[in-house]
Amino acid sequence: MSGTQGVAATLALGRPSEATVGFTLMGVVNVTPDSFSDGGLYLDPMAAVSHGLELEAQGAEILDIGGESTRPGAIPVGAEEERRRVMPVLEGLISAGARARLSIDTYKASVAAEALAAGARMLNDVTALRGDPELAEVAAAAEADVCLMHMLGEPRTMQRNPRYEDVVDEVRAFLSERIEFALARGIAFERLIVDPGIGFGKTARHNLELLTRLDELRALGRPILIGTSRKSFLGRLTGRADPSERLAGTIASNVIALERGARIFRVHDVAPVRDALIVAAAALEAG
Ligand code: HH2
Repeated sequence: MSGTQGVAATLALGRPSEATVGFTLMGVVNVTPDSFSDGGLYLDPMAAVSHGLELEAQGAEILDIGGESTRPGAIPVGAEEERRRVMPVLEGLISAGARARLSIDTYKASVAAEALAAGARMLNDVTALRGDPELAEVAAAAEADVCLMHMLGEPRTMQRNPRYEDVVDEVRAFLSERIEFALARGIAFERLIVDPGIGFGKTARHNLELLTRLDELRALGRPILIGTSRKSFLGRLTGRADPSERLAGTIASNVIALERGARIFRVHDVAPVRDALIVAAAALEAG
């Protein structure tokens, strides 16, 4: 995908551009009543559009618009309700002149098709093309970027005692199989992004192991997207029950992920994570 140059790529460190540690920030725009950290805050489309524009101004090169929470225990919403939530926000961002790549966080082919027709260019599918048999065809026809994310089980039940023999090996094998599936359905390799799915059917230990061994996913040959922002394992480690108090944990986990090879960072707090990643990327380059 284009846009993966990232803000750090603009730093003039006297190195050839291929040595640059680039990264891309994906700002979260949740249009839901029940998201775990910002549920209900941006249900009004105008509020969601302003929030998206603010995240763009802070450095988000992708805006990820979601109309259904995937938090543990979340109840699925129907396609009609989801499109009613997300479409005015997508259209509002386009008419407001948003320059960021617009991503739609959905597994439903009908919602995706409408969003892509309206101008979205990326699908963020937490089911990795398993949730709706028609989504792959929609993505291929629109030549959309597609994020394939690992999840064990489904949101309603995924945190009930998740088990792995080796979490990193299993996530890598799953993503590799999903890449093959996407290719067989006509989605170009260059369009794919992979994501280990932090918090989706994983204990705190599983999440930490995925972060520290993230470099093992590089073998898949696609950009790695990581979503640790405000997640509960950070709360467990720090004793912060309120997700809005997990910024420091979010930053620490994203810096580790950058160092281990992640290049796209899905976050709620774009400005502070941007600054942290610029410094971390500059330090990695200088070293
Ligand atoms: N995490 C969430 C939602 N979508 N997509 C990808 N690719 N990776 C993630 O880690 C990821 C995701 C959960 O965060 P949030 O959107 O804030 O919460 P909710 O699902 O409750 O709306």
